Amino acid sequence: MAKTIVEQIMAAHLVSGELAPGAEVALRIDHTLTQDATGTLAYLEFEAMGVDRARPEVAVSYVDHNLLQTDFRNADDHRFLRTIAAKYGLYFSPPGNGISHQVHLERFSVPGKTMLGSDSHTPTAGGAGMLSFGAGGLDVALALAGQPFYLVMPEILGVRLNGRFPAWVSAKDVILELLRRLTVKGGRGKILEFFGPALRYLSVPERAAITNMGAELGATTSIFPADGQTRRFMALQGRAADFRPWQAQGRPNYAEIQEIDLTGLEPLIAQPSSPDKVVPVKRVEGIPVEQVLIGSCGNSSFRDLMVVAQALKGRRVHPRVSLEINPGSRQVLENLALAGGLLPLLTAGARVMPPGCWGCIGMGQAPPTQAVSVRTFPRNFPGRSGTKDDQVYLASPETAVAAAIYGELRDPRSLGEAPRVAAPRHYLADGRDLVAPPPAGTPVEVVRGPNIVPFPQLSPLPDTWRGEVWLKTGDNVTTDDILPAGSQVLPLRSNLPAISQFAFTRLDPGFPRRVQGRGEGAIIGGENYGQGSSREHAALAPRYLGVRVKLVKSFAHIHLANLINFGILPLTFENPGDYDLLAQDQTLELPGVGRLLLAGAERLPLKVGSGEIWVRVDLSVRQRRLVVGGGALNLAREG
Ligand code: MIC
Ligand code: SF4
Repeated sequence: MAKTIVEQIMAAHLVSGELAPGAEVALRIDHTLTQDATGTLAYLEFEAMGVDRARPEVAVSYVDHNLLQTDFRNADDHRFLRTIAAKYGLYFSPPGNGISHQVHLERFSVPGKTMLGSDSHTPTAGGAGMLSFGAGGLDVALALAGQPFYLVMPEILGVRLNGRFPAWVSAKDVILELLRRLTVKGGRGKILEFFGPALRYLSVPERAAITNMGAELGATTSIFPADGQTRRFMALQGRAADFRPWQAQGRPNYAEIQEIDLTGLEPLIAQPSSPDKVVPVKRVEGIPVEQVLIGSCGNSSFRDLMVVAQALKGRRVHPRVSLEINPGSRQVLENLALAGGLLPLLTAGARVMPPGCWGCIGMGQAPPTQAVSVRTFPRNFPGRSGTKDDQVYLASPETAVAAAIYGELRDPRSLGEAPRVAAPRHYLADGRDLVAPPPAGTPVEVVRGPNIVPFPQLSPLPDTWRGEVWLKTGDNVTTDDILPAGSQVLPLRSNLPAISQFAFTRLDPGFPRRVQGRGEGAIIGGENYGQGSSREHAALAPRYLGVRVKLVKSFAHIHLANLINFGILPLTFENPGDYDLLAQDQTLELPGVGRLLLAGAERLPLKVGSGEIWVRVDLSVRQRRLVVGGGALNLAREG
């Protein structure tokens, strides 16, 4: 029978449920990944579960986000992560070793395995044929404890790639083309499975640049087959034995097919401030550029940085531009140096950073006021760079380096002959910087600094809930809007009382002060509420302030799962027009909501002031129990 790759991998990992779109399925998880900004909380949650050792085949704790050590706090978190990894049997990837997704691809990826990571770009590993999902830290903590991962079975969208890239066009242009067609909402409830004749020419890092930004489509995940290219990549990593072929069987019946002819693609760019505002670079040529950042989990492979190095050979960065390079991993940086790619970057005037996320999450590298910044990153949500009213464009390394050379947006084809990056003959790949855990039973002391504050107790949902509308938002609100990142806020990721003081401040600077001590409240939102990051702090910090209900037109999937995990009731409008009836400070009441939820009600009456509307609840039996019980941790504690 014809079968997609996704169906085959899921069937091999199915714990419960049926592989029918819309049904809840539970999958066994083989690998877990955390990064420092979500990891500290995830491990505090894991600890609270009282399990003695991590259960997955491979579990890795990466440090890549909070690399600035302006005081003790991030450094304390790193030490906590190192010691807790040793205690529970996880690998530890220290600061400077690289971005989780790049390092995992290089050192741990195994085709056909499943992975859950507390970062929305975990699907990057789909480039090597892994079925990998981004999730909140609590879901990862549960997977570490050996629990399956629950998800609503998505539809499988086939993406057929034909042809071959013309000069100066690369993988980023493929995913930008998909974002142009489908928008940041278009992938919701879907998994993208790639196939077609062009795959012969697409290396694993190029595939990973595509699966990486499937997250920006709102897709559950994205995956490529494991074929000759995958085999070559794994051999280069000295891990040929980890290769397994995975292909679709027969002619699967994809729910929908998108077809892209690579030969006909041209250099594309996403304009400020959404990854789907995509136009051909040609259309925006001439706009002056002051900053170019090349790197991130999407575009910082050896291939990407070599292309940039070759384009810069014998050239200088435009005097107006600060060109900064964030290598994806130490391995990439070492091999760049070995292959002679570092010198052209330095002599051209680039600033080369240690491997890590840096400016992608606002950890430094903020652009000047009103300056245009061109980045090869996955996201350009408003203000994420750290500069208010920022002008961030997203593009391929080719387009980015052209902007650095010309000091303005310019189609990279104007640079003349395209660089050609041959596969390196000598490649350093031994993973020597990854710290393996000591044998089970070795005594390890977990070191906690004063910034690491224990997890709070969350109360169950009362039978009749009463509250007020605390905030009303528009469409496509991101988790960066709900709980910003950046160098000021990120050090507080393991300190909930402190970080909650930043909840919704992007949308309403006075929000935390305005609502604190007012009991419980609701947030009203539009379409695609909570897109972007997997950070569970965006659920937990508002919950800490008293937000118990979110009523929106539609949710982004990771944020929805996080809300449920922390006992926030997610509701949608039965009649979307009712959105207009709601306003800040109105009183709300959900009579008998606790009982109704447990009885399986799919619609609930909501009293708004003296009127009433109907709202929808789309939750499984398991999720209803979580919401009524005040969150997953309460239930995990009860056993
Ligand atoms: C992001 O790109 O937004 C992040 C920072 O990597 C987040 C995780 C976080 O907020 O810690 C993500 O993508 O999940
Ligand atoms: Fe890091 Fe940016 Fe990738 Fe998030 S999107 S993991 S911040 S590089």
